[in-house]
Amino acid sequence: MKQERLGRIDAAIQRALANAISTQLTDPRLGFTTVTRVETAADLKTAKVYVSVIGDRHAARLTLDALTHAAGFLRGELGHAVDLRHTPELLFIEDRSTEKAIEMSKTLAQLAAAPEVPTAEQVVAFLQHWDSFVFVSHVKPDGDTLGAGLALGLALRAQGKTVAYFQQDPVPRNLRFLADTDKVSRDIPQALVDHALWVFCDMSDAGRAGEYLPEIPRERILVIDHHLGNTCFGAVNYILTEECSTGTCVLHLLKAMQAKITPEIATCLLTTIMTDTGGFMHSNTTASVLALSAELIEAGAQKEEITNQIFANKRFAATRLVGDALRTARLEDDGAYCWSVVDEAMFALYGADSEDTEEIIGHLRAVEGVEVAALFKVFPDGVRVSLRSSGRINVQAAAARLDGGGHFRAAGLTFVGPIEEAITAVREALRAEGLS
Ligand SMILES: [Mn+2]
Repeated sequence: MKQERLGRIDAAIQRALANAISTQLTDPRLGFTTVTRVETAADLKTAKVYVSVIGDRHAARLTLDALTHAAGFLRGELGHAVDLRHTPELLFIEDRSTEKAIEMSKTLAQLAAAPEVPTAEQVVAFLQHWDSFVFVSHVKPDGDTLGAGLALGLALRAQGKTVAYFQQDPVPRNLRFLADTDKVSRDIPQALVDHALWVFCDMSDAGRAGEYLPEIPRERILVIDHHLGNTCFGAVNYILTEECSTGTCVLHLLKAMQAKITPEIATCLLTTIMTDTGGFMHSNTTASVLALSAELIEAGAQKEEITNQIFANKRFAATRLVGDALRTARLEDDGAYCWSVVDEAMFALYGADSEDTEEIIGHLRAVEGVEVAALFKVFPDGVRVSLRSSGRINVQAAAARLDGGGHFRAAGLTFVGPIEEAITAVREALRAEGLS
């Protein structure tokens, strides 16, 4: 109640002062002034009056002098205009946030006018308006979503900016060697929730960040991604669909910033590349990806460490689970379709979990003659299905038939129903996309 009443007083004072300043004051030092906000003390003895002034620092100083000089007069005017038992003393303070907002809206207008994707320089100009950043990675984080955010975060921290990392899930065991992963958390200080720029890495839509994500207005969102079909949910969307990883998009920004690529940053970025190219095996491993990787190794990226942590760091439980899934795999459609099933009984038997299933599908896809591989993971709430294609059949289109999504060569869906029905439905969807 009290708070509400003070809010009404603040608004009344703001209106009265805005009116008095524009109509009563004739001081030549006064520039184009806006009263942006008033904060009256609970005892009504003083009120802080925030004003923004168009022009340079000098213009602002002169205006503040003029207002302070006229404070007694303005207080008298206030006494007439606002019915208070005590008219507060006025303290004028320059509000630079409006000036910043104007500069930022100019940058945004330029970006909106730009064709399709903004340039790295434009994104860097936008970044430079902010003092604090929160990097967001998606649920079930991988080396790309996390490595991309960490790399840009490390570079901005080196410039003295405040940086935090939001991630709903814990950092996977095999990514904890990356710098700054001890700062990743689902709890972000309120001041950063209210004021920081939130940078989403490797996400087509904000929902991929999970249900713990605080509500952030679009104006404070930057999206950096390389997925086709990104929903562009940010004020600025740096979406480069030709890039192999979100990390290489970040590398273009770091170059535009002329940031120093430290060994820690280089290791984060090479991790994004090695994760999203399957250790330089996938078809997205172009000449420029290899050239960028060479640059990163020159800069001190620890390639051996990445290889060991990501590709040779399997738990024994995972290896036994993989063995069981491969032993029971089925080959159908004249050897073009290979699939297998894992369930909670198998997880329990080996002490494994869903994280340990990652490599199974790669083995199924690698069988001679296989065009599509599928892994069915049975959970109490439904069957999660991963699909991989060797390049002829569009598994994204097949997944979309069952409300799933993904890429041409890698896609997924969740089927609510018994496993037998899931197997039939997925087979039919794949045949509709050309599996025979
Ligand atoms: Mn990615």
